[in-house]
Amino acid sequence: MSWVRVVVKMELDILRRIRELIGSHRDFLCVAHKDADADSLGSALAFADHLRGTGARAYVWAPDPLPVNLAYLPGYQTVNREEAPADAVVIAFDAGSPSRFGNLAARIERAPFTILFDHHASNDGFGDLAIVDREAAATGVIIYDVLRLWGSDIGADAATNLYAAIFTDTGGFRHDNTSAHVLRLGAELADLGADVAYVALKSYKSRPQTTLRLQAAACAAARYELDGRLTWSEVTQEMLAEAGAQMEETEGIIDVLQSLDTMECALLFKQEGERLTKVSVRTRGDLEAHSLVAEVGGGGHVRAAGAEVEMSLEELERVILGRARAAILGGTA
Ligand SMILES: [Mn+2]
Repeated sequence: MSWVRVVVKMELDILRRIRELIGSHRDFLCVAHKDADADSLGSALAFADHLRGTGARAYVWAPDPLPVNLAYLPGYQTVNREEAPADAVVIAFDAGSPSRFGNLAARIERAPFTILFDHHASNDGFGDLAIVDREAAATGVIIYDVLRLWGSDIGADAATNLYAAIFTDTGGFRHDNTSAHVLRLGAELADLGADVAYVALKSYKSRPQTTLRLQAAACAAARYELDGRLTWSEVTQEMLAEAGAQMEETEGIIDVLQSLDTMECALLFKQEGERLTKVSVRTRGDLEAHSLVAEVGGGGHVRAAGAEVEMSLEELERVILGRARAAILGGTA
């Protein structure tokens, strides 16, 4: 039942044209977004496997620095290794605009043809052929449904990549986007050989001490406003140095902040540089996370969003906290 829903939503005509394009080209460049996550890179790796199975050549690229915490994904060692021919068809995964692909954005813009698979609410609709399902829990869900529709032979490695994509984008099957459909896909991928315990271990139980130290500092610095409806914290360059950690180790802090019982909006500000700050947003209830950051050029989903802005830490905090407080009190975002 849910299977039919997904296929109809994905527009069979576009899928047919994508399949024809794959059949008539030889080289494909699969790209994951900046600060790649398991959904983006896992989807790209699984789709590259499919392409190779059809006799095509597939290259997988992700913007530098490639996150080392994704090294467990099968095929990770092939990422960013081999330059794709200039006329390769670009297939982009899990982001709504070319700018989200960092140093690969230019490559996407000048590609002879671009295909996009995405599930973000804030999608610009780029790509010559795009499959955008905003209700899909993960891009990995879309890729799995497409490969299944095409009768593709999904091996254990591709199954692990797709499982990792779905498992992490649902927060380990805990977020609101966890549905019966998603749980069924998880079971099917396990049947296909996905190593589910290994993915859980590598996703949530493999943190170095520096990460825990940084998380402790960020939690200690957390502020609680409006009776705990708004909670926020920050990671400064000084805090990173103190913990001996890298900025990519901030992953997971927002999950602790959003575990607060009274929380409607959780924010984490990250000082990337003097004039460059990132913010992660999580919401519960009526607040829309992607709407909170739309004004500063960010995007994402209803429950999870983010932005990277050329502002100082203090400036971005002032803008976003102002919006968050108004949205909570006014009931809009
Ligand atoms: Mn995703």
